Amino acid sequence: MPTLFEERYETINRKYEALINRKNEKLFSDNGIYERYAYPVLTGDHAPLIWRYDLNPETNPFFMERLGVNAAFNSGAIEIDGTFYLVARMEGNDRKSFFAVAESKSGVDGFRLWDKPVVMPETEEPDTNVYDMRLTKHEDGWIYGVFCTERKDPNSSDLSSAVAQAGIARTKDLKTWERLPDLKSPSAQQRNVVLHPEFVNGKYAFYTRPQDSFIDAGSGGGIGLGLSKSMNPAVVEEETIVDYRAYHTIKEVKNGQGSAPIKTPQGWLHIAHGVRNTAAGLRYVVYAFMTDLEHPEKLTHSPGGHLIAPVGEERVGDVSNVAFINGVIARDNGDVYLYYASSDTRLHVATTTVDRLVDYVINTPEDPLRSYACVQQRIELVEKNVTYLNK
Ligand code: M1P
Repeated sequence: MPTLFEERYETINRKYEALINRKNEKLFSDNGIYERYAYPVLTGDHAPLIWRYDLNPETNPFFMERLGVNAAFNSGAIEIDGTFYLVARMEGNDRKSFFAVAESKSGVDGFRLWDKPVVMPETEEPDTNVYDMRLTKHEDGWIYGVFCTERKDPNSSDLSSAVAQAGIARTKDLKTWERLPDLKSPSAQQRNVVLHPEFVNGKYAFYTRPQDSFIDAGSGGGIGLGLSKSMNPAVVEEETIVDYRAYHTIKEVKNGQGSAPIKTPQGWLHIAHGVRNTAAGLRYVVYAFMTDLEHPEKLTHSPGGHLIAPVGEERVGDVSNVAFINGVIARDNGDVYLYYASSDTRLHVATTTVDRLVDYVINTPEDPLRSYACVQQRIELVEKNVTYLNK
């Protein structure tokens, strides 16, 4: 007769393999801009059993979980030699986030985490928490990971008061990481910093998100762009705002660059997140914009409203009403994989193409910023349709 340990091990292992091997289903899209999928691509339950259980029946007779994994969400993404890799934000039950690599051949299912999480070296000032890595294949030959490093605010006795800065590391294989000094910028704090894939005027270019304090963007005007002569150390002396926050929009409270922009013949295509306030708390959505190829600080197209908002079960989680993105893969064949997370709990994928996103960004009208003007915009569409239908 099998022991309790054996029974539990067999059941949990079977459930785990069923989860990893589950085929995803592409869903019909009413908006026509991208397709969602039936199942998340990564969750806390995707954490391998060897990360969570002591597999020795002598030291774990009840087959209990020893180190639980609470969530898997905001993930950097990259394609290397035809394989899809995620550098996921994994969060232990102890609330600390860490990075782990998951890989898949299809990009929409079958993501399996590597046997060990990423060992991210520390700087002289140890990180309390690291999260939200953005991966950039830079023209200098390195793959850079820029992420948020969070440490307790030394000037406050409030135990929830923290300082956020941009940590930087580089790798060639996602296995071995060389940690570089944190980004220095004129802003008190930084989060959602992303490295541009090409040199700009011979310098490294960072999308920044200047903020006054840990949560509040405050006087930080939006998504900035700053240049640095080197990566070791990376120092940005000036931040030029590329995409401003604006009153009564999806990005009135804050916004942040999602991943390295996609180069298209029409311009740099950016996927970002915007935050607004509601009576139920902050609402995070994903949006898009385009900048000039020669001058990436110059905004050229800014479709109004969100690209992805949380729907259904996506709306609920540890931090509800959040759609957040920091991983996008654009393949050579024009296919695009948007890895968006919902409510700081799980990771999803939506698929589209560069052509569809460019059409969306160029042909979706801007937010006219006032209800009256929005009605005019909609009437214009109605009248155009009536004229067309009566032809
Ligand atoms: O909890 C929602 C998100 O909050 C932060 O984003 P931002 O800096 O724009 O407020 C990040 O901590 C992000 O990880 C998180 O998903």
